[in-house]
Amino acid sequence: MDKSLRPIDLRSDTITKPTPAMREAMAKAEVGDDVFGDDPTVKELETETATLLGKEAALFTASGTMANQLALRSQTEPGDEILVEANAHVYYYEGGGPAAFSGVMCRCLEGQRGIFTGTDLEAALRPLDPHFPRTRLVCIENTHNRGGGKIWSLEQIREVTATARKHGLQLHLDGARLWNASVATGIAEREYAAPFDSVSVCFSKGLGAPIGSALVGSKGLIERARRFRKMIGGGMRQAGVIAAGALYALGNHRARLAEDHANAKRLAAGLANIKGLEADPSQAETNIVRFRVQTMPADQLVELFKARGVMVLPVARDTIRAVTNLMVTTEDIDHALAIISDSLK
Ligand code: TLP
Repeated sequence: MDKSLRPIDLRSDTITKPTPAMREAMAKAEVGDDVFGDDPTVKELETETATLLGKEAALFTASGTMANQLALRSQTEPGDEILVEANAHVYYYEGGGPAAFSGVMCRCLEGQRGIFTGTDLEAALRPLDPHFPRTRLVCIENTHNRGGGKIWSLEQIREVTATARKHGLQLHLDGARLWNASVATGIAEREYAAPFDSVSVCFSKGLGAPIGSALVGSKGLIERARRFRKMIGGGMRQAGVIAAGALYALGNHRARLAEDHANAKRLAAGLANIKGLEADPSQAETNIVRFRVQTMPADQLVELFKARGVMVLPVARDTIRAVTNLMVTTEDIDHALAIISDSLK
């Protein structure tokens, strides 16, 4: 295909396709029946992921949504309440999973680009009383998707998690893009993960694997999650084929996330110079860029861009999201900026 005709796909970092080397690793994977515990490649991935995150055990899952929902189901009972930020993926984008699968109520905290404080948490807590649902778990998301790839600092995490612990609450981290936070700050994933009982991570976003996420935590928690995974049909058989893609991604694609971050900064800086758009390059901390549209509804502008080969997502009436990823080069970013600028004339 003529390269100039290839769309520049910035809708998400989930759109990546496996590279030839990754496909080769997948083709060569040793496999077995993972429901019987016989798949050596899945086991290797689970061990490596648990070690990286500093937890006892890991469970390979079909998606980040499945990992998050298993985390909730494994640590709550129906009728419990969980505290989440209003724009958190687990609440905003998971099809009502907390209510349907775990039977829990979500109490939303209003954060700043996804970040809330221990004081916000304290304000939402209620005394143990039969009138109230039992508050059980706090969930945070790092990096925060709808916060525009915002990174939680260790200080912010420690403040919120210490408050949660003081009140005996469980803690889950949606770390779908924790790899991005670590590459951007140099802080190891295990350090970010330390205060949490459970952490979900995705191999199929910035890391570029075609399928797969994991949930990590204590042995007991992961055993419970494994049972619930089976219950919803998430026990996969010769899953080593996909686990091999995830292992390849872990070993070869983590450090390169820095390129996506540099491309995001370049994109945000370029967008900030285009009349009719509002972008703040200082907010492009990782691989997500959100920008505002002043002249027409975001979904209409997105269609205009698409017709000219640039794909992005409307995420609010006046806001568009672009996510840099493995399939997008710096040259593509410059090309996309030229198309976007031209479309607005
Ligand atoms: N996010 C997707 C969409 O669902 C919005 C995207 O394109 O960004 N946690 C976070 C923070 C996520 O951003 C996502 C996916 C998930 C969990 C769920 O992962 P999958 O798609 O594997 O279920």
